[in-house]
Amino acid sequence: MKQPKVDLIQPRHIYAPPASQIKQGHIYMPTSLLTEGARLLASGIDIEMHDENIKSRVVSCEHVGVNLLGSPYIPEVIRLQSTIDKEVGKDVVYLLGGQVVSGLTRSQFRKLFGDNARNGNDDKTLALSLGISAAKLLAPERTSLILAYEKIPDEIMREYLSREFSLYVSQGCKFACDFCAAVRTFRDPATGVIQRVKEMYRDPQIIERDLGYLVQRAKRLGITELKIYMSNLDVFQTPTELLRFALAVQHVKSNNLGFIIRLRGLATAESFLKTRSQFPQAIEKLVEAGFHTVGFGVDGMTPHVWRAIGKGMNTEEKCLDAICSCKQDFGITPEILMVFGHSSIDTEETLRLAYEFTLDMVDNYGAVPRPHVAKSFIPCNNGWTDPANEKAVSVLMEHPTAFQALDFTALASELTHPDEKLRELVNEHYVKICSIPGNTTQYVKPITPYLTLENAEEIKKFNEEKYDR
Ligand code: B12
Ligand code: SF4
Repeated sequence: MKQPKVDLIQPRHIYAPPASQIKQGHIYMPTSLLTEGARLLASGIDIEMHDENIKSRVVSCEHVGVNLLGSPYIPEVIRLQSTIDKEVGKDVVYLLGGQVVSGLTRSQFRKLFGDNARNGNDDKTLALSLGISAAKLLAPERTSLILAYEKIPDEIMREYLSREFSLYVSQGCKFACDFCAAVRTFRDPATGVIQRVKEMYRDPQIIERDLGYLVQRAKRLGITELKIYMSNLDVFQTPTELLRFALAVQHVKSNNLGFIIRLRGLATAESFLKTRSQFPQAIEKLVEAGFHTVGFGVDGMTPHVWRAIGKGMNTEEKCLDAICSCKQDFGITPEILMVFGHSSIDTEETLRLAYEFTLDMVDNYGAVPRPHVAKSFIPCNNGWTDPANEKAVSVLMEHPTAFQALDFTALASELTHPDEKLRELVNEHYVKICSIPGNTTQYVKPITPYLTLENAEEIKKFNEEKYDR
C-alpha cells in the first residue's frame, strides 16, 4: 500500500498583517512542527513543510498537520481548515497538534475542528490516521530533527537561523501552578487526582548532533551566530542533565571556533537557588556555553496570591535573591516574567506590589520587565475544568474567535475578568509595567463576543505585528 504523505503547516501568526499585503508574518523556526515532522520521516512517512509566515501553502496531500501555538491559535486554525476545504474541494484529514489540543475534551475538539480533525498529539490516533503502527513512532526525546531540517530550503533556513529560534532541550515541569497550561504536574480539580510530571530531557548526544548540524548549516549560509530559546520550562530544575546539555553545547562550540551561540530560557527562583547551593557548576558551565538571560516566573506578589495560584514555592526573598544573584554572581540578565492580575485573587494592593517589585528589579539589577495578564481558564490549565468557569468556557465554545482573549499579552476583558473594578485595576497596572523602560511585552486588545464587527476590526488593526517573544 502507498504510504500517505503529510502537508505540515505552521499557520500565519494571529497578529500578522493579512497575507494579501504580501508582508511576512512572524518568522520563527517551528520547532514543535519540525519535531513531529522528523518523527514522521523516521517512521517512513514523507512530509512537506509549509510556513505561512513566509509563503502561502499549496496543499496536495490528503493529510494536513497543523501546529497550534497556544489557545489564541484556535480561531486561526478553524479559518485555515475552511480555506483548505474550499481550495482542495475534497475531504482532508487534519492532524492537529500542540499542547493546547490535549486540554480539550473530545466533544470540545470535535465542536471546534469538525469530524475530519484528529488529535495529533496522541500517537495512537496519529498512527491510526496514517495507517502505520504506533510502535514506528520514536519518542520525541529520542528524535533527531535533522531529517526535518533537511526538508527546509536554504532561503527559508537563512530566515530562521538569522533570528532567535527554540531548541528542544527538555519538556515538562514538576511544579503545578494553577494558571499554567504547559506540561506540568497536574491536580484534576474535579477528581483531585494528581499526575506528577518530571522534567524530561532529550538525549544530549542527539541535541549535540542536531546543534552541530545547525551550526554547520548556518556557517554555510554566512551566519556567524545562533540565538537560542531553550524549550525548558524551568531551566535549573534538573541540574545534572543541565550540565550535560551545557557540556554538549560547549563541545559544539569547540568544534566550531569563533562561532557564537547565545542561549536564554525560563526558570523558577526556587530551582535556581537550589542549583546554586547544591550544584553551581551547572550554572557556571551553562554561562560558559553562552547562557545570557533568564526569565524568572515571579507571577504575582504576596504569599496569599502565590498560595492561591498554586505557586507557594515563591517568596519575595527567594525572588530577590535569585534575581540579584544571577546578575551579580553569574552575569546573567534577569527578566521579570510577571503573569499577574489573577481574577478573584489579586487586589489593588497586590497589583501595586507586583508593579513596584518589577520597578525595583529594573532599577537595582537592570532587569527586563515581561508582564502578562493571567487568564484563569485555558485548555490544559486547572481553571478549564473548574465548574466555576463553566459559563465562560461555553461562551468560548460558541464564539471561538474569543480564544484570542486568552492570550497572556491581551488586556483583561469581561470574559476573563468579570469584576469590572478588578478588570480596570489589572489593566491599569499591566499597562504601567508595559511602560517601564526596557519592557519587552507589547500589550494587545482582547476580541470578545461582546464587540461590534467594527470594533473587532479596529482591534485587529491595533494588534497587528504585536508579537509576544
Ligand atoms: C518557543 C516557544 C514559543 C515561540 C515560538 C514557537 C514556535 N513557532 O515554534 C514564541 C516565543 C513565538 C512563543 C509564543 C507563544 N507561546 Co510559546 N512556547 C515556546 C516554548 C518555550 C518551546 C516550544 C517547543 O519547541 N517545544 C518543544 C516541542 C517538541 O514540544 P511541543 O510544542 O509540545 O510539541 C509536541 C506536541 O505538542 C506535538 N505537536 C506539536 N505540534 C504538532 C503538530 C502536529 C501536526 C502533530 C501531529 C503534533 C504536534 O508533537 C510535539 C512533539 O512531541 C514552549 C514551552 C515548551 N516547553 O513547550 C512555549 C509554549 C508552547 N507557548 C505557549 C504559549 C501560551 C504561547 C503564547 C500563546 C503566549 C501568549 N502570548 O499567550 C505565544 C503565541 C503568540 C500568540 N499571540 O498566540 C504555551 C502553550 C500552552 C498551551 N497548553 O497551549 C507553552 C507551553 C509555554 C507555557 N509555559 O505555557 N512560544
Ligand atoms: S508556571 Fe512555570 S513553574 Fe509553574 S507549573 Fe508552569 S512551567 Fe512550572
